[in-house]
Amino acid sequence: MNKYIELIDKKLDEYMPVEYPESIFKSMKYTVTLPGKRLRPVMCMEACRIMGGEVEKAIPTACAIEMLHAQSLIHDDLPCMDNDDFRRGKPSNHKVFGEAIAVLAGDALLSFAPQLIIEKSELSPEIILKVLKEFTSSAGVYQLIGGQVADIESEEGRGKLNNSDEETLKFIHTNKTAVLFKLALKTGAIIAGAGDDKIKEMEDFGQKFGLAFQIYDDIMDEISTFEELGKTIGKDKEAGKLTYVTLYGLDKARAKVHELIADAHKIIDKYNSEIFSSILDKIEGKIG
Ligand code: GRG
Repeated sequence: MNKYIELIDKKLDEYMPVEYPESIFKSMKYTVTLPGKRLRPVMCMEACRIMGGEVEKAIPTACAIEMLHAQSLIHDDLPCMDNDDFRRGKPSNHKVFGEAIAVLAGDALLSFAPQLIIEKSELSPEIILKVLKEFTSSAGVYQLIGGQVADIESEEGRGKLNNSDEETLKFIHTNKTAVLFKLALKTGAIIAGAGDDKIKEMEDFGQKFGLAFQIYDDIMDEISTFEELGKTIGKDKEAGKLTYVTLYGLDKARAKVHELIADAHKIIDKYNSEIFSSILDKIEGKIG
């Protein structure tokens, strides 16, 4: 896993030179290169490997997905959204570069990332098209943006949604969080040339993992520290946000994560991937 992360970090730095006008390039690069866990690119590369593909071929797509993730973090932290002053242990993008540049950096990453897939991938045009189809639909209104809208509208006093609606919660978690894990896993499989049944298997794994990950993230918001998470904690409760924890409490939330991780194991264990096993173990280990 550390080998993958080193490779991703090296490539992210290489793919993002600072040019004129410097402020926007620096702002884009700032959040992308801060030390995140790199789960999505790692999962893209590992999905490619277990499907019999060449891991190197997945690197531009893996980096593009990390850029899309960083874009969503930059916009999510803005005062008009979750209003977070810290991310990945450092001041949020808009705190360093100002709101206008942070908005534009997010926008720029949104087109920079698919451009990277087109320009840097050594893949057939058919595979690139398939990858781009997944990328653009994941980033769009039917998934990532729609999920974020439902999320902000679930906040007390802000929204139009019924706060006790479990279906709403599943919609939010599927679209704002599971979506990028599914994107990473599916594109890794597509790059390896996997068939539709295997791509669907990766999607199912990403869905189970993504739902577990969002509940884990919400649990950590209650039980962890700023030092560990690198962002302000306790904000969900304060904002009256709809989460599994605010809806059902910590114990049920923990039980749900364990249930989803067990489902994820059932899909992935036959591939004997140490990387996937260690990611699943880490999530369960952190919440107790
Ligand atoms: C304009 C395409 C477009 C999207 C904007 C702002 C937004 C829509 C979506 C926000 C989605 C969001 C922030 C979801 C939270 C997902 C989540 C749990 C993120 C934390 O992921 P980690 O823990 O972060 O993997 P690191 O920093 O480790 O990479």
